[in-house]
Amino acid sequence: MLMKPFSLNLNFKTGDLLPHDRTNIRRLSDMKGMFYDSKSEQQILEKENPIIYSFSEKILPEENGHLQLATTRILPGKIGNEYYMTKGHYHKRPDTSEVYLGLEGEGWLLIQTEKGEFESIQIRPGTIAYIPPYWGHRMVNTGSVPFVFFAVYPGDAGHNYGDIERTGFVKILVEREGKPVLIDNPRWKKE
Ligand code: M6P
Ligand code: ZN
Repeated sequence: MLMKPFSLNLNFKTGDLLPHDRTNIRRLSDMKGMFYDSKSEQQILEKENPIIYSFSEKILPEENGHLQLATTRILPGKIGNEYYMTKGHYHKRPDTSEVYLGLEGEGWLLIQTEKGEFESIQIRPGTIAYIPPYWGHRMVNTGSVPFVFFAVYPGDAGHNYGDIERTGFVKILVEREGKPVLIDNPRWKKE
C-alpha cells in the first residue's frame, strides 16, 4: 500500500515531536545494573525512582525501505559519579546504521563493536553523528540541562539490548573534578 507523505513539527529546544504516537519513559528501575555504582543506585532507589530519559517516536512500518523517527531527552544528573545516559543498544538487524542530530544541551555518543573497538563523539546542538552498521550506541548527558537529540534509523533495524545489558560499554563516562572523563568499565568483558 502506498503511504501518504506527511510532516511533523520538531521543537529543537524541548525535543517535542508533534504529532507522535508513543512516548517511552525510562526510570532508574528500568536500567538496573547499568550504572557501575550499584550501591548509589540502590540508595537512590530506596528513596525515589528518578526519570533518566524519555523518547518519543512516530510509529512507522518496521520494514526495509522505511525510516524510524525519534527524539530523546536525557535529564541532567548522575548515579554516583556516572552521568545519566541511555541504555544503549545494537540493532537487531546489525547491518543497519543510524543518524543522531544534537538539538539542545551537550553530551557524548559512545559507540563500540561487539569485539570491543570503541569510539566517542562529542555532541552539541547541530552535531550530526553517523553510526555505521554493526556499532552499538549510547548517548550520555554531561551537561547541566536536558540533552535533546533527534534520531533516524532504518524501519527494520530493531533493538538488541541483550549484550549491553550483560556487559555494558567498553568505557563509562564519569565526573572527575567537575569534568567528564572516560574510564575503563570494570565490568566489560570480551565475548
Ligand atoms: C534514540 C534512538 C532510539 C532509541 C532511543 C533510546 O531515540 O536510538 O532507537 O530507542 O534513542 O535509546 P535506548 O533504546 O538505547 O534506550
Ligand atoms: Zn539504534
